Amino acid sequence: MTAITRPDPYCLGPASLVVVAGLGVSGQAACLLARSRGARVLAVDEGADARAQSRAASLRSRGVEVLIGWTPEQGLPAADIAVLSPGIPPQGRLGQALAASARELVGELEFGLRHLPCPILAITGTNGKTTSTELAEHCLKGIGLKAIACGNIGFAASELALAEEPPDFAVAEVSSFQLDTLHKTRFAAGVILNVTPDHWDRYPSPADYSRSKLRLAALSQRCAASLQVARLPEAAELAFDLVFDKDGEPSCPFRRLGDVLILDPAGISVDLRDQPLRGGHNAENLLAVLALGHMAGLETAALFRAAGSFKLARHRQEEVLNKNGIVYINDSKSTNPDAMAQAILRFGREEGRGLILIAGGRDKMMDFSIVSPLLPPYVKSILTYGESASLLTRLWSDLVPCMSCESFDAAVEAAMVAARDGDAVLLSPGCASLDCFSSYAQRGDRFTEIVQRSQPHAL
Ligand code: UMA
Repeated sequence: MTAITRPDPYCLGPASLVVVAGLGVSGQAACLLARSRGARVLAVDEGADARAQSRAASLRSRGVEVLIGWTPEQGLPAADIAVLSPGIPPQGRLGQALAASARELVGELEFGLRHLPCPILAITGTNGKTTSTELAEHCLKGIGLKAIACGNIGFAASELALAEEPPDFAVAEVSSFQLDTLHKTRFAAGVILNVTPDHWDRYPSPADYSRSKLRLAALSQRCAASLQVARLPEAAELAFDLVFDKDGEPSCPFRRLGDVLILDPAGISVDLRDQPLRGGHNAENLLAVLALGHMAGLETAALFRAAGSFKLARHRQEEVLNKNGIVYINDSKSTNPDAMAQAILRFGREEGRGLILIAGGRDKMMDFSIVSPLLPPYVKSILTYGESASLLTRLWSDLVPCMSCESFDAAVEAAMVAARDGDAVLLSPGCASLDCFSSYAQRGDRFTEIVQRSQPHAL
């Protein structure tokens, strides 16, 4: 058996001190990776709740020193490397303290990826990046390669770096938070799906958010982007290796024309009716994955065939009930205006249903004006809930009947009462879930439970 040569990018050993900020999925994995390289590790977290305490206990049992409930007065020891979890803003007090005390500050994604001995493909974008990452992993596996998805998808790169057998390819889903702390990582190929307003609570302006996403081009040996991205003013100086378009722009080498995908550089066209992904945004995800594979030197037609057995993950335009001519759609993963607009277009324009929309949740200070022109004709009424309920109701009540509800459950129940044969009850909240739920998955599960419970003969 050939021994695997593991990269040792940070030359860690018993004399090194690594400080890891954050005790979440990323931070815990980074601690264990640094320990596996023999380093002394201190994990620091500003939280001190029961979850932080139980994570601290688990890390301590594995030889990691832990400081929870950190405040700036406590300072930080001088470290060789500080590893930052993506949810911790580099400009915040912990991020700044780390930058001042460590010789090198690195994001967890970079820390993990640089330990991988395989080529890495990267996917970013505002919407569709998790689906595209899962699809890329699925297609690569389908053509016989060992591929593993990591990053923002929920499986930390540092954990993948700890695996005994590395894959042939890693497929990294990269968020803008993670992009902001990537410097030395080089991707074999990268793709930028779309860039639309999101995370206005973390970036000074929409242009700063776009620039963060566009950094993927500089970090990738070859990079593809959608036409929407290539046309952004912030992308004016960038030359992409491939531009794709789900709306059929003839100058784009990869494009969708009705039911067909034209893949010019690969010299083929493929029929979308041969695979189960529906909706224009999923055509974009598919084009992105094929572009990525093409740039990585893989056979595009074989990747497309492999996509035929792909199944979308839950909470993404998921049909959870179809009864009395009404479909109930759980799109809880929709946490920004563009995702909401995509769902309205798919079920309203493409499938011709009248929509009863449930919207709301945590307000990320986003601009919902792109949704307003879609309300009439596609949306019949809107039920809002959560922190952004009154804001959305004020914005839309002149366009369609719109009612603020006192709770999420009340909004779902009112939507069910309003729906008629031919309609869709669409949970596509357009906002984060964290005001009322611990995650978008918990919100989607609650929706599913309410609609299925109210219809005992549903399935
Ligand atoms: N913390 C602080 N100070 C802060 C903020 C957080 O000490 O200012 C601590 C918290 O107390 C907590 C820890 O940091 O203990 C959490 O760190 P984290 O927020 O980075 O969470 P992780 O569990 O490590 O998850 C992160 C990503 N989270 C974020 O980017 C917010 C996960 O993406 C990712 O799956 C995971 O790493 C594995 O790589 C989630 C996400 O919401 C799904 N991403 C955003 C999105 O998709 O829109 C960007």
